[in-house]
Amino acid sequence: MKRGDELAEVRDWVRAARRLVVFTGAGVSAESGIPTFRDALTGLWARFDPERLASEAGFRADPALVWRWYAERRAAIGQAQPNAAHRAIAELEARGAHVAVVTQNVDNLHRRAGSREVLELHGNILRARCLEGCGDPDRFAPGSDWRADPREPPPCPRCGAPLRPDVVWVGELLPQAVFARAEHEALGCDLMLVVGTSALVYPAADLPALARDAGARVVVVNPEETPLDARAARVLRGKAATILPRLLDELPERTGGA
Ligand code: BV8
Ligand code: ZN
Repeated sequence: MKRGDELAEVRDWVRAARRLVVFTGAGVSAESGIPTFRDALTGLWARFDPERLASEAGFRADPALVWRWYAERRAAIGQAQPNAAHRAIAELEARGAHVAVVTQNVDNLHRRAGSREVLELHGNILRARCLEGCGDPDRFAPGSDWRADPREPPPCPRCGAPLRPDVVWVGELLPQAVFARAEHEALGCDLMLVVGTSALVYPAADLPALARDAGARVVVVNPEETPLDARAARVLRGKAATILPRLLDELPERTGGA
């Protein structure tokens, strides 16, 4: 089927969907200039492995190093804008469709684009929490001065332990209530768009199979191959900021005839 026809077919599926899930990974933010998770480990950080930078053991071993990596990513996110893909996803919800955004991203860009139903499976880099778990993550909402010092983690105002980014590290449990809602949305949707994820990280990567086994159509949007392609109803090979807006826009009115 030609590329244009595939887009038109998926556009029809989007229009007809009663309940939609948009499951996103770092690729949906790539065109906002935010390195994808695996790209974020290039350059200065290339010599570290994710275990070292995105794990509690790594943080406890060298809090300043890990805190600096997150401070740099937070600074990049502060300079970034939601892109056309984030905006198209928010527009879907604004048009009245039942849309749940289930994201592995920690960059807050779906919310900044206007999406309201956003389930953050891996937390949010703009929040911090006490390393020893004495405080409530929302205690350090954006705007607190804890982000003042990018070089090392400030002390928890309650117990003095270092603050840590409020994200889910390797080996850590996902926020159970959020994950349960994501599973509920996956089981209840009739269409899941899987946008910009390498689908390598579990248990998040289980959600597309859960949706498909419950009868939903799964559509992959990615410039590269992913392990989900073989069992997707459709693969739209391309970039999110190009494809997502075209899943929304009206078909050019057919002139004349039927
Ligand atoms: C847990 C937050 C267990 C921090 C991240 C089986 C079952 C259960 C667990 C496991 C399992 N096998 C292995 C595990 C352990 C582990 C895991 O999955 N490891 C992987 C690496 C093999 N999972 C865990 O540890 C999870 N916890 O299982 O706990 C447990 C059980 C009981 C009791 C206690 C514990 C926790 C995982 C969460 C880790 N945290 N992030 C941070 O961000 O700093 S994961 C990290 O990877 C990011 O969240 C990122 O979003 C996520 C997934 O990566 P992607 O988003 O897909 O990004 P990536 O760079 O990989 O790919 C980008 C894609 O975009 C590519 O496909 C590219 O082609 C595409 N792209 C590029 N440009 C564009 C584009 N697409 C569209 N448009 C473009 N322009
Ligand atoms: Zn504390």
